[in-house]
Formats: sequence, structure tokens, C-alpha cells
Amino acid sequence: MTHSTRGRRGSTVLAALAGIIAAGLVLGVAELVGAFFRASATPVIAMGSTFIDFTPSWMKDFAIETFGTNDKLALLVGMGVTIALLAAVLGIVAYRRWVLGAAGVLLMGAIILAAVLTRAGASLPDMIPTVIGTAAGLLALRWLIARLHRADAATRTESSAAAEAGAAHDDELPRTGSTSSAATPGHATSRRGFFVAAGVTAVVAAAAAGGGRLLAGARSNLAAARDSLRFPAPASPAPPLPDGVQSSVEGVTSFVTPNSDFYRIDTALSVPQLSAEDWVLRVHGMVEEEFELSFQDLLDADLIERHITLTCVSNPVGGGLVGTAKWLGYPLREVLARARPLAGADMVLSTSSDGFSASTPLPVLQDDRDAILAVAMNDEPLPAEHGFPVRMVVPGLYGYVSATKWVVDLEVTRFADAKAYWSDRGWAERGPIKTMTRVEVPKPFASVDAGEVMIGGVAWSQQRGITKVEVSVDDGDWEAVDLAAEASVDTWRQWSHAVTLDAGLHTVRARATDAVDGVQTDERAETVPDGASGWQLVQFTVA
Ligand SMILES: Nc1nc2c(c(=O)[nH]1)N[C@H]1C(S)=C(S)[C@@H](COP(=O)(O)O)O[C@H]1N2
Ligand SMILES: [Mo]
Repeated sequence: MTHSTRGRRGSTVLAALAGIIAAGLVLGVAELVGAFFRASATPVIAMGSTFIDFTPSWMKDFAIETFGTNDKLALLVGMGVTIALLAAVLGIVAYRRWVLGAAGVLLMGAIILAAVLTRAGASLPDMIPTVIGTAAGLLALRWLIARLHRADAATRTESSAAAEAGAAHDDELPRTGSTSSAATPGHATSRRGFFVAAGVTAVVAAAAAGGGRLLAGARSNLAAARDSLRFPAPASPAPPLPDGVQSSVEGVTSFVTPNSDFYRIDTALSVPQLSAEDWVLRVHGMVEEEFELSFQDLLDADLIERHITLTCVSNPVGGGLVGTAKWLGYPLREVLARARPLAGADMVLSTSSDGFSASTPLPVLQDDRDAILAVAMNDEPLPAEHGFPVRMVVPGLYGYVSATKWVVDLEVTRFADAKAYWSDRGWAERGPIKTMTRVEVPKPFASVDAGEVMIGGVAWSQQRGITKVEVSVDDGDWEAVDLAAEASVDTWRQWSHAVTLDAGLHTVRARATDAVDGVQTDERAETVPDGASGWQLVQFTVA
């Protein structure tokens, strides 16, 4: 390799680096300016959220299965890598032909703006963080590339002075190579200016990003307001949990899921930050009376408190996307009674502040089940990531068609006229929860002591109720297990079963029976389009 190619390659690598650093400045500055705007006005959140909205259902479930609740972190890392690659290419292009590079940067800015402006509730001022960020990035790139060209020029002069060797030209930017080793220290000194500029830009980018985050956090005092909320005693308190709802088998999940352990599934890359004070729910559509409800309206009303088990349609057989909490809320039945739906309406489309929507059959919200606008979860205001200040909780339906968090709009409509978020992406428009049981002990592939082995788990069939759970050990006969006490048909029910086993490899299969439809189906179904089904099989070792 000659010094000529090495110098050229070196500059190309540095041009790529300049591109990446400039992109960092775009994002950092936009983050800083964005602290004064809604989260979806920042490029990262706007682009990430747009990406999520275009994610096909198979990829969503792949992401959930692979990364679990870290799916959003995985998305951010993937975005970071993609942006860095694009920025590197733009840096190289800008180094070779500035105008093309600059055009590329502006095109990227325009793409980000398109993402920002198409987010739910976007307004023109939301463009400001991206515009300022892109301008800063463009200036920084210009500066860095100029330093690089200056370094190249200096090297050329030094090299030709050091050795009058044959000059190797190329058609764009003439560069002279040298066989003398003097060229190398020449590069080092002349590139110092570039490295200083690159370092300064990188530090500014990082400081802007960090400052932006801090500022955004400081500007939102929602956490404090949330913590100081107090709720009136419910008009209808939760029936006390019967003794013995909790299985004594070690390793079986806690009957009430603590908020911090509750699964979280949503499309919100940045958790919506709503204030209870400003919250309004608009009730409209095919109704005789349209109206709005405030948070205070809810607190002033007769609230009910219930234990309800929530389940995600993306939960695979044996999976963990299910949890039980004590919810406090206002019956949706009352909301609809006041609105008086018109004949022909058969669905309520609930929409969140960030544009998610769910289609819930109207009769489900009018019958005597405890479908509520929930304001508290396990005696606390809703955690931000579980829908603060108000979300829906509807017993018997998967979350994607019923459990809208950060809910701000209820439209009474018809299935024929409107499609909800996931129904638009290949999922069924109706989603009753399928009867299911999960073996929790022994864990798959666990090793347990020989002798009496405890098998334990949980089963759910919201609205129908669990009447029986059976296990088949090593493909033997089905044996009914001991059911723990039932809190209600809307909560899961724990179970346990003791078997004596010799050392070796064993399997346990489990199936639940509900009070309405009988034994859960053995037919294996994937989560798409309306929930997984099939009997779980767990393999374990007795040692
Ligand atoms: N605003 C909003 N609400 C939402 C979702 C969402 O993506 N956005 N996801 C739904 C789904 S798919 C489920 S399973 C439940 C999960 O509620 P959790 O995160 O409190 O467990 O919320 C539902 N409500
Ligand atoms: Mo879900």
C-alpha cells in the first residue's frame, strides 16, 4: 500500500466520522431545543414512533418474543446503527462533493420533519427542534469537511516539498502521495485541526443531548403532581380477596401483580406525559349527547374498585404478558348511559393521546361487567407507563381491543365504519381472551429434587371463570389439580399438584376448563390474529 492510498483512505474514514459526529449534533441540538416541545417533536421519538406504526404484526411479535419488554431499547439501538451508517455515507459524499452531501443532509432533515408532522396532534411549531438541529449539523459538517480538506492540502504541500516524487492525481481532489515516511507525520500534524474540531463538535452534541434530557425532565413536574393525587373512597370497594387465592407452591406468581412487575405493552416510544388537571375525555359519535369529562368529574363520581386480570393478545402459550391488579375507576356503562348511543352503533373506538386506538364492541361496555375508566392501579395513581391519568380496563378482552392507556377520546361508531390501530395491521377486530393456563413450577428445563415434585401455575378465563385445571405428567392420564380459591371470574386462578417422580427427564402438559366453553382448545394457534392457543408442555429434569 502506498502512502497515497493510505492518506486517501484515512481522509475517507475521517469524512465518515465527520458525518457521524454531525448527525450526533443534529440529534443533540434537536433534543435540547425539543425540551421545550412535546417529545414527538424530537427526531428520535418521531422517527422511532413512525417506524413502530409501520411495523408489521409479525415483526412486532418477533420483537416482543426476542426482546420482551426491551423491544423499545432494541428499536433505539437499531435506529442508532442505521443513522450512524447513513451519516457516515453522507460524510463521505460531502467530502467528495459538498453540494451533494449538503443536499443529502437536507433530505434527511425533510424526512425527519415528515415524521414529526405526521404524529398524532402535531402542529407546525413542532418543526423547530428538527430545523435548528439540522441547521447546526449542516454547519458542523461544513466546518469539519473544510478542516479535512485543509489537512489534505497541507499534507500535499509537505509531501511535495519533502520528496519530488511522481504525483498521483485523481480527477476530483488532487492528492500527492509520497514514498517518503515524512508524509505520515505530515498527516498527523495537519489533521490536528480536524480532530480538535471533531472533538469540540462531539462534546457539544453530547452536552446538548444530555442537557436536553435534564431540561425536559425538570420542566415536567408530572411525577410530583401524580404522587400528590388522592382518591375518594370507592362507592363500591373491591370484594376482599378470599383466603387461599395465593398458591403455597414456591415460585407461583404473586396473585396481585405489583405495579413495578406488571407487563408493559404499547406503541409509545416515549411515555405520554399527560397531566390530570388538563386531561379531558371527549365522548362523541353516534350518540344523542356528546360531552366531555374531566379528571375531577371522575373523582366526583361513584367509583368502583375491582381485581381484574389483564392479558395481551401477543402472549404466547406459557408467556408472561398477563397480570392482575386492583383497579379503581368509573364504569364505562355510566358514560355510555349518559351519551345514549344511536341505533346501529356497535363499537366504541377509544383513542389515546398518542394516536393508538382500540375497537371495543358496544354491548361489552354496556353489559354488567366491570368495564371502567381506571384512575388507580393497586392503590396508586396509574403509573405513567400504564396510562396516567386515565386508561380503560375491560374484563374479558385482550388489551389491544380494550385497554387504551392515556385515553382521551371515545367515539361511538360501527365496526363497518372505523378500524382500530392493530386491526389495521392484521389483527382481528374483536379480541375475547382465550381460556389458558400456564405452568410456572417447575420452570422449563429446570432440575428438581427426586421424590414429591410440586407442579403449580395459574389459569385464566376472564368473564367465564376457571372450573378445572388438569395436568398430564409424562403423557399419562389427565389428573385434576388442586384449585386455589377464586377471587372472581375476572381474575386468574392459581393451582397446584403434587406428583412423585423418579430421576430422569419428565414432561408436564396442562389444560384449563372454563365454566362456559369447557376445556381450552388443543389447537395450536400463533398470537396473530386473535391470540395464541394450545396446551403448554414443560420439560424438566428430576435429579
Ligand atoms: N395508548 C395505548 N394503550 C394501549 C396500548 C398501546 O399501545 N397504546 N397497548 C394495549 C395493549 S396491546 C395491551 S396488552 C395493554 C397493556 O397494558 P399494560 O402495558 O398496562 O400492561 O395496553 C393496551 N393499551
Ligand atoms: Mo396487547
